[in-house]
Amino acid sequence: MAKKKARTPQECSVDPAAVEILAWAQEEGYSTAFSRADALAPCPIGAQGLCCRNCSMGPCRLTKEGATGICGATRETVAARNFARMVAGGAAAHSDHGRDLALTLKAAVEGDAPDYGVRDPFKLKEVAKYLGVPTDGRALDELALAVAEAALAEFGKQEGEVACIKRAPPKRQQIWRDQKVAPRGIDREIVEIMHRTHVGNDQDAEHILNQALRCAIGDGWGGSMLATDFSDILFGTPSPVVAQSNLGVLKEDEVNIIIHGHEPTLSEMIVAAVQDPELVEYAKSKGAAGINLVGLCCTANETLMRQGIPLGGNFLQQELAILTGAVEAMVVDIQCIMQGLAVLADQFHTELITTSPKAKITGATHIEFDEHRAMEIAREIVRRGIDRFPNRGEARIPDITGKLVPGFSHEYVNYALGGLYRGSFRPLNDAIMAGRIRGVVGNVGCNNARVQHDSLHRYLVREFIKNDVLVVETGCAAIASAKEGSMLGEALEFAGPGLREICETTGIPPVLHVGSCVDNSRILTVLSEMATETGLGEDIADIPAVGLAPEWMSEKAISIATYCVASGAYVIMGVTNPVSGCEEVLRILSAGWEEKIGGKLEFITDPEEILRKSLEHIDKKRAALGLPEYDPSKWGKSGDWRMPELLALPFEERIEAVYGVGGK
Ligand code: BF8
Repeated sequence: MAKKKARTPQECSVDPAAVEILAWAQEEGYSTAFSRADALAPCPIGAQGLCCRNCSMGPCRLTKEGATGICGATRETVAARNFARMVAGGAAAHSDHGRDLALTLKAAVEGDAPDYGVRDPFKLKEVAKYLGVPTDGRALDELALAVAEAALAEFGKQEGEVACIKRAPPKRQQIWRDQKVAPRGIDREIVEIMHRTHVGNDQDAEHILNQALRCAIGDGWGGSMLATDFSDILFGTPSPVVAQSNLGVLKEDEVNIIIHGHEPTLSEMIVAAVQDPELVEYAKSKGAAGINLVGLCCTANETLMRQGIPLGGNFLQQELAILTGAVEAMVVDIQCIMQGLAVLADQFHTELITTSPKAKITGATHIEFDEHRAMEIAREIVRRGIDRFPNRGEARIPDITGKLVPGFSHEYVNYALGGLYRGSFRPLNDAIMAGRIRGVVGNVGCNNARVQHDSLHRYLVREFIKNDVLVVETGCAAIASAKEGSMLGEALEFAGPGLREICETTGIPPVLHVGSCVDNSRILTVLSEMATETGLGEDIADIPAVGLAPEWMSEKAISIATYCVASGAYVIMGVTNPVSGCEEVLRILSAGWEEKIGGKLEFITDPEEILRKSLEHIDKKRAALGLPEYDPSKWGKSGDWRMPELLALPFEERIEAVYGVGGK
């Protein structure tokens, strides 16, 4: 096979900061995920979901129609097993993250994690209610302990139902019970996928995929939702802040420390440590002007949403950050951390520090996080970063940043739509019912080195807001929009007239950053509240909404897609189709699941087709609800049009326009 030609930096990314660093890296011959993707073709059999390596008689490569494995497993069974195992991997990652946060709260109130405590008692009470924990007359610590214990019990529950599914609309809960996919315990459903997909066990594609639904619901409405809830309890529920994004947030004259990964537990301590006057003085003693903390990936989203810590970039920018030559320490915990970082860090003055007992990287410094002495460890890590500053060589920080306003927790959206006086989702439902807002798109998920970095996110988000579709985002998708400036009021100039009017009235941007990947649970909560608010049916499946992951790459994204489908949504994933080799499994995931559960999953690579099918689905749902056909010509200029026109006038005319002739 002819070797694939290496892409130019512009073909690799639409982000100018990424392009700038990639151009330099290519010239100097550094290896990145982009160059490795060019050099390494994906395995064509694995890419179609047709390779079975679940026993040692194989791996069996079922390349031909009608082929079976040595045990007789059909292509349908193999593709369904492979898909289900991806769900299990993703659900395990999210849920284990949620468990650790519940353990941190427990340790905090038991006195074993003295640097942590309850920062949002209102959220604690809210979560207590969902978990069935009595609140009356209980001291804060006593309640927090009971809530943490109740949450931990959800993971190991053997029978019954995961408690958080009660947060779904009643109709949706009934569908899950009728279809026997209501999760019994978060861990149990993950284990059961691994059991069912063992050689010689569950060998019916539809039956295997039923378990994928059940496991994914346990992730979205269980493990992920608890991860969000406990992060809010421990570190505060987000509300809007102003922040900066992209590699230009690194500072030439300061010690740059990057926090990367997912859990906010250590990163929140580092946020505090970098403000410690003693450490700032120490940095100055090494010739730096201060300490600059920057986030990457979902750790960035966590600290950005709550503290406004600048975000350096998304998944495909982690290596590029080191290539700037300006990073003294990159501190990582769990998930989406490339092993390639260790090789690059070795070629620069950067110290790569792994911190999780669950994730070591050969060649990195391992400083294991221990919540009993969290601040002490955070300070030690910051000090190590400072010690590297004098070793910095030539730095090449792209002079490119984007401004954004993140922090749209569902609690804040509720508040934004009606204040404390009458906060509710009513105005949003009314706007959709009237047709000012055509529908809602949740654009989430990763970057993937096989497609042009950020290009699909950018194209789709701009097209949706132009078509009066409100966009909510998490994960690396959100970071793509943040860098482009779509999460600001200024982006309303790209929005359709109806969406623009609603955003101006409520003071929200047309693209809402709702958090990290576990915070897709916030999107579930918003959809659930919309469905129960009346006017948009009585189930998530009734709402004119679509879920997208156009640049996905991780197993977590597959789990997210599956729980969104299980919740009634139409979900489209781009880039690649991991079960493309099996028509029957594709049918089950789309038409089969739509009939069974009301949502469907499709894999579409063409961005224009993703857009067209999403809008078609939104319009179909509008019609099913009996809502007026979407017609942007009904809405006039936005109420704010006068101000830019006024500002464009020559000074004299402006004075006259405001004060009348003579300026009086
Ligand atoms: O959990 S979006 S690349 S960073 S998996 Fe990873 Fe994908 Fe980014 Fe956050 Ni989510």
